[in-house]
Amino acid sequence: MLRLEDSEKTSGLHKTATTTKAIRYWKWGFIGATAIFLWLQFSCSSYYGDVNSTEVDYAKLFLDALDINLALVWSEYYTSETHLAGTNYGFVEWTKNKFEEYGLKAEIDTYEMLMSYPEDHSLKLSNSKDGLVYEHSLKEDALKKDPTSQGDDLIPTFLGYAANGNVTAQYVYANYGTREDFAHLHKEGVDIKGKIVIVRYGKIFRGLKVKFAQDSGAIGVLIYTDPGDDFGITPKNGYKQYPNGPARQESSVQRGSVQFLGGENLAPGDPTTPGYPSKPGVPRKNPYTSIGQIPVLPISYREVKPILEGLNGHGKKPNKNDWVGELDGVKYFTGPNEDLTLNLYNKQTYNITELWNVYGEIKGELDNEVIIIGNHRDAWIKGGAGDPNSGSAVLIELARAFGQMKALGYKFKRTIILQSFDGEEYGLLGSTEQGEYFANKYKRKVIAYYNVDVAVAGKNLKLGASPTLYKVLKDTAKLFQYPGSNYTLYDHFVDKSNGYISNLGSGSDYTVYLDHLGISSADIGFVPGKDDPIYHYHSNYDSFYWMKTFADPDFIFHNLAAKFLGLVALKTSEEAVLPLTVTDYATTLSGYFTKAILNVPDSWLDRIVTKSKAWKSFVTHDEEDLKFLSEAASNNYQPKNDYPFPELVKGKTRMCPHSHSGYSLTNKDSVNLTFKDLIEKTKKELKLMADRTDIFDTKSKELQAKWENRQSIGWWEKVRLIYAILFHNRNLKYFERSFLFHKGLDSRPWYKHIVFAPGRYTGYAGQTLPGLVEAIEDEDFDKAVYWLGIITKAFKRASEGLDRRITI
Ligand SMILES: *[C@@H]1O[C@H](CO)[C@@H](O)[C@H](O)[C@H]1NC(C)=O
Ligand SMILES: *[C@@H]1O[C@H](CO)[C@@H](O)[C@H](O)[C@H]1NC(C)=O
Ligand SMILES: *[C@@H]1O[C@H](CO)[C@@H](O)[C@H](O)[C@H]1NC(C)=O
Ligand SMILES: CC(=O)N[C@H]1CO[C@H](CO)[C@@H](O)[C@@H]1O
Repeated sequence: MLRLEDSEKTSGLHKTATTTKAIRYWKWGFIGATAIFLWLQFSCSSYYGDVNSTEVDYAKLFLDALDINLALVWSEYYTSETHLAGTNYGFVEWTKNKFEEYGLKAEIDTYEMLMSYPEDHSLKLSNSKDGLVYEHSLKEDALKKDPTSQGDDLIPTFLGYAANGNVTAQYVYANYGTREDFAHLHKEGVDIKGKIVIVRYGKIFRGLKVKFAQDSGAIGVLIYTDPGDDFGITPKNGYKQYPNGPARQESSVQRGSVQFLGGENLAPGDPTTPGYPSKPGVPRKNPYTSIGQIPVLPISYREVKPILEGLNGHGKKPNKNDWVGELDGVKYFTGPNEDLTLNLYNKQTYNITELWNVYGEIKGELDNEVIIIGNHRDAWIKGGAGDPNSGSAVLIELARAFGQMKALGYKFKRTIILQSFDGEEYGLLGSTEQGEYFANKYKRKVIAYYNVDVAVAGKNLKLGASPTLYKVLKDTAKLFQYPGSNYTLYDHFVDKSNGYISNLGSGSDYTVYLDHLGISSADIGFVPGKDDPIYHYHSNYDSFYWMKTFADPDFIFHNLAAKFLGLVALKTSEEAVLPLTVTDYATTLSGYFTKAILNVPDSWLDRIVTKSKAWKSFVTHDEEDLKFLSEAASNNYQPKNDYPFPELVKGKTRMCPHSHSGYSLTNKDSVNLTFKDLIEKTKKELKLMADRTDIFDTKSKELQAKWENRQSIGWWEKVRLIYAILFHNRNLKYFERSFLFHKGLDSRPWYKHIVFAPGRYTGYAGQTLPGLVEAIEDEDFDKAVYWLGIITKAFKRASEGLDRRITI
């Protein structure tokens, strides 16, 4: 337990007290005055409100507000007009007005980013004998039943940041377009150079399919969705197509961004401002390291069929089952067919365009402790009832409920900021740029970031999070009943997902918070299970009609998502002791580490590491790293005063002190240490972390219990308790920050978190302990030694940080 008597000030005082009586009295007087001042300062006003009051039941206030469910109203509003990134300023103002109507302080935060908008496109299949065989419509069917699938204001089928071009060539089928798929084609002697490549959606982020195709010499790409990836919910199995049943509409097309996102060398955000915010007047870089240079179009399975049929019997037979989809009449040969060519034409307008985030803030009594809840607003289509506007409906519901609490006189303990991001779809634009812009303040102030993108597209709860948030997510899920059942949301989660909370890779707006700023983050949503209706992701059929008819007719899951997410956020903002825990982090990290070293080649184990240059990473502490962690990183960018929340941008840069974490080794140690010895050292560090986190979480419980019992303790005890909680929370807040490494990952320096990153060859899926795992994958011994050093120091830093005493 942290006692005030332990602090340097007090022990210094005892020494002084033994010198002269006069000084002693003077000092005591000074200390007394200070204590009274602090007492007034912390216990009566700014810290935790009135310590003598009993706490208002915030959960009840909040849940009462959401007993009225207006999610349908917001959903219908947001899905009634097109709202592609950087368009529909009406929605921006409406969102701001809603925040204000509910009593939040609201701002529109504008950025200028490189955008691409569809202008024209065509696709033609030709035969060398007869000429044109098939001209593709590249359109989704207008369905009578679904109003937003019709009209003159539909957004064409296109892919954001796909290059302009008009190419004619033979074509090749490349399965999912993964690195392995292209390697397979290469091995089989199928030449891709100068060809158009047809790939299906699935397995990896679409932008990386384009990158791998481009790197293999392809000159164009077509991406389609194969019914084979619909888990058997197909017409072949007797399911009717949307809107008459749950199967995929055969004309549906998945739009999306083909930015390279999580690939090597890359960062999310505006491709012309990697690592710094896209505010007016900033210097801009060549975007072509993170966007492609070959034209790409998305296509429906109905329209890709004649193209793929043309490959039957040509090129190589698919020799692996996983190359075969379920398109009738298609045999999934690789091609090419020398008689057939495709002409693919894509034209988009590339512009530096304004994008608008909208923020709403409820100031808490502790405004240096901030909780952020974010959702993006932009969609690829007129609808977007699932992606993202089920989340937007939840965000507005949260504004309404928090606003109602405020109107009833409830005083929030910590500051809550709601964010409606623009441009997530093109590459996490709005969130990334503001994260870079507010980096200093966020690193200093933000306790947790909660993301809701697709809040509802099915009925299965899906959670992804930093381990610090596992417990609060699970505990909160235990408080709700699962709709139409006798069991809890948590029971359902255990039943459907084994209670497994996934790690966060990339693919939504938490990326900048977790991977770049080291802020504990979570992502929540209800997703389709295997028997649920097909979710027409990024298609016109992700519409209000689909939501109302198939996914969530009474908007019960929207309501549950709002209640669940809101309560998690409120627990984080309102509990005296932060509900973050650290034992789960230690356990999870041990698991990641055990898994990572499974693939260490046997031949490495006895290799002497002290001869490796990389050995330095283990034994030295890196001043730069400490500087980076102690001070919020500078962006080389001086914000002006006229931006929203200037108080978030200006101010001290000091974040928190971090201890030096080099290893001092004995001479004996440093002579003949092997790789195996290093692994043991890392394990030892993880064991220490397990012990320390255990003690720390126990301490959290003790402090919370004391706080709840505070009415019965004396005023001096109360002051001590408040300090103890203050220090404890502060250490908890910065725990996740300790996993940042200032140089970032090899060839992806924007990604600073040593535990979580998107997979370099998958984009969406998370890679844990990326530096070490990639070094092992690449069979690079020196790099593995280097990364073992980096992560072991970070582990040490994190667990030592839990004991950190901060002098006032
Ligand atoms: C694209 O190229 C083809 C063949 O070279 C040509 O016939 C066609 O007019 C071009 N289309 C456009 C829109 O430029
Ligand atoms: C819930 O439990 C009660 C009795 O325990 C039972 O009558 C009812 O059918 C159950 N409801 C559901 C949806 O399982
Ligand atoms: C280190 O290894 C060398 C041989 O490579 C050996 O001669 C020496 O005794 C070893 N030193 C220690 C401290 O084990
Ligand atoms: C708003 C804006 O800047 N529009 C420009 C986008 O780029 C085209 C050229 O591709 C210009 O003609 C527009 O003026």
